[in-house]
Amino acid sequence: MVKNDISPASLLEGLSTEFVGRRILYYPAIPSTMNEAKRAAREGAVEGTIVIAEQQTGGRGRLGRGWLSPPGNIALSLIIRPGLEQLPRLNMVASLATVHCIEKVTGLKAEIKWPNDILIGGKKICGILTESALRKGSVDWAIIGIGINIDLDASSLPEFAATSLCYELGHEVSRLELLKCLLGELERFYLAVRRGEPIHEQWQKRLVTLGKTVRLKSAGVVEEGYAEAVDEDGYLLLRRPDGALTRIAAGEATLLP
Ligand code: BT5
Repeated sequence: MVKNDISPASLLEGLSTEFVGRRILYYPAIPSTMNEAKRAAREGAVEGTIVIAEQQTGGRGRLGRGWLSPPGNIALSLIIRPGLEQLPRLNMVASLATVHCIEKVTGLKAEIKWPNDILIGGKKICGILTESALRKGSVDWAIIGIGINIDLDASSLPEFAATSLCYELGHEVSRLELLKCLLGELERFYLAVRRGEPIHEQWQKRLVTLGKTVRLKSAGVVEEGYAEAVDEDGYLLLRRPDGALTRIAAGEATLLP
């Protein structure tokens, strides 16, 4: 087997999932796994189909930002067809699955910065992007995109405060093992959400953002407050200086001293 191989044949060998990752669209290099997944979803791809790429040449972050995704890392998009009420919870599904796998496979402790960054020692190791489309009031498709830095030279990206698993460990990591674990954990948390089981309590235990004063930029509005908790959809409950509690779906959080 090729070192660090994540070909469909290797991924399927011994894969324990029921449907996540059972159908694989694998590309050596594409602009973005999100774009391919979107195309496949529109063409009727079955739930659980994944798109993986060795390299993305136009990886996407939120709000038009980019995601660096050179060869040797993980770039994955998962196509699912959840209910409307499950949509806000997909971000929690993705980040819980990722932190569990990082810990299981490497022993490193990963934390979540609300709403979608995964950090090790305060540096970003993984980014998550979820996209969806509705049709006649229900979800046509949803895509969970996950990028994990396995072997990224973070010193070449001083502007990002990024890190990678190999850098943190000081030795190689099995991308294949991590990816297989991720497919299993994504299925486990997604099925929990589908059954209506709350996962926000587990999620909030991993959030570095809570119990801190934060500056939040959301939909062009900046405000400061105390990050008290999250609700069952993962929305942040922010206590404003005037005592009012506000519920925020997504945004950029900066921890204040
Ligand atoms: C994210 O956006 O963190 C979501 C990234 C999702 C990437 C996955 S990879 C598979 C799938 N296919 C895609 O095209 N996308 C998804 P955001 O919160 O907007 O953060 C983006 C910011 O993170 C950038 O503006 C940089 O500052 C920083 N950044 C870019 N590449 C990075 C990397 N490899 N590691 C750490 N930080 C990075």
